[in-house]
Amino acid sequence: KVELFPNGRAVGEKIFKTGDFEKSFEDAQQVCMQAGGQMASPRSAAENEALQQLTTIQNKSAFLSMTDIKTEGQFIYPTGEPLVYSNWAPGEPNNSGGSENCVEIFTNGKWNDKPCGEPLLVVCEF
Ligand code: GN1
Ligand code: CA
Ligand code: CA
Repeated sequence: KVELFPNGRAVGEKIFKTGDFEKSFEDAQQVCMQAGGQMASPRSAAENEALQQLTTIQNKSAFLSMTDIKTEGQFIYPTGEPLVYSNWAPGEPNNSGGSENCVEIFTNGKWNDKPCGEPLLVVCEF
């Protein structure tokens, strides 16, 4: 099994790769696009676990690609497709303070909606 140790994980047809740095959502989007990929979009438990391994190695939460910027409470992929998989922490998403439209994945693999401007670990998928 290819693990792309230590900064990447292969799962099915997908490869997750961390940049080892933190950026805002918009900057992370740019970085992943320029690299020829997109931000991490785990669509199954297996993909989420692969991504969790990277956050655990880095000991940092990472941004996912999905947002509810377009319609509050409705998280979608960059394509506009609604979520086919989620792993929200209990009580999330809560849009805390009225302005949490991005998603972070914690080192435990659970998701939290989060302000888009705070820098988090960049993980792209290819
Ligand atoms: C954090 O700091 P607090 O409790 O207002 C978090 C929210 C979570 C909440 C869960 C910026 O909010 O997204 O929903 O904990 N805020 C940030 O208790 O990470
Ligand atoms: Ca929101
Ligand atoms: Ca939240």
